[in-house]
Amino acid sequence: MAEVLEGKKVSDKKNAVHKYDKATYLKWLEVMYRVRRFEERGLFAYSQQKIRGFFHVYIGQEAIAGALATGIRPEDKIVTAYRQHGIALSRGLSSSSCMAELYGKETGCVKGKGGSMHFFSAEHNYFGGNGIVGAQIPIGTGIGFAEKYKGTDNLCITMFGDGAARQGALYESFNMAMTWQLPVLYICENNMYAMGTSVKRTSNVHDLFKIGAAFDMPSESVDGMNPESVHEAFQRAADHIRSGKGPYYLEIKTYRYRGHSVSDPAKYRTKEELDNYKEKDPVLVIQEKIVNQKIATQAEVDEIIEAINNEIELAMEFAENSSYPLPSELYEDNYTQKDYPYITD
Ligand SMILES: Cc1ncc(C[n+]2csc(CCOP(=O)(O)OP(=O)(O)O)c2C)c(N)n1
Ligand SMILES: [Mg+2]
Repeated sequence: MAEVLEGKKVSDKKNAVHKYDKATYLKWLEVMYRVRRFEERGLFAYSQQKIRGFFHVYIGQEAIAGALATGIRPEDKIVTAYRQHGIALSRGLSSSSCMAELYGKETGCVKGKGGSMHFFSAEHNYFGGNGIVGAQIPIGTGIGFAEKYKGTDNLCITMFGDGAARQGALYESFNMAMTWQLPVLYICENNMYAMGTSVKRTSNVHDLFKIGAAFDMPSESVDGMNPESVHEAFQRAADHIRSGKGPYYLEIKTYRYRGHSVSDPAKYRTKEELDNYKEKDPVLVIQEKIVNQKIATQAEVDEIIEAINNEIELAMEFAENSSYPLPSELYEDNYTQKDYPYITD
């Protein structure tokens, strides 16, 4: 289970040098750097054709994964779309089981049958990994319903991209969640593009948090390049939901540095736009902040980075040395009901 620190605040002052304790900053660094390194090495293996198929990287969006490791609880459920390696890692799924899944090996988190888009781990309260744009929004709403029905204190964090924000399924889900006051935290990761289509080309309303207003759902826009602001928004939203007041909606403004998937030359955006976001790179900014503001020493930061580099190399070795699933496994694990009468040929 992922260790969760709940982000201990050391100061409320706006100009405070740093607001949170050392462990929180180091946790953000650890999670964000793990996600970055995991995907960079995954892309390398992809270039060698050791990993095949769809491969959507999260590079640039890691501040959200970092904040998920501190701003919510391990008991909370998460469901998301296909750009999901970072979310799964933030939940505490191991780098090895995720890397093996990318390689399609039987030691992967879903036994090599899911691949890049379909990580899953009930043990980590991580419900995937969905390839159909927006399909997870009603699923997350249903998981929230189940939590309320069972009388737990848990949320379902239901994540989706800007490309899913105009789907009918979202409007129906928001309406039900508000009517029944379900414990769902809806998160739109607005990275400005759905494949090659910019948000500006799909609606005259570009601030996607405003969608919540039609349902009276508390909604905010959040700076997604900084784990502090994302963490704070998660805590505000989670407090609201856990107090029984129903769902909450965050539009997190972020950016993906790479194309939509590995084969995208990304000609629909300018180099200046990309460079502008790279200057705010969350993985570099957090390291500078930690060292410059003396939250920890450069040596401590280097130690974390080296440990993660080693962890990811071991994950790659583990994936390479694992076996592919047996063909006889093809029809296993499709349904929880063992004798479900589905067609097998
Ligand atoms: C229902 C459906 N329509 C179309 C597609 C094809 N498709 C795959 S990804 C994508 C773009 C989604 O963009 P967004 O939600 O912004 O997520 P991002 O890739 O930016 O993380 C589209 C249209 C799909 N998978 N499912
Ligand atoms: Mg998008």
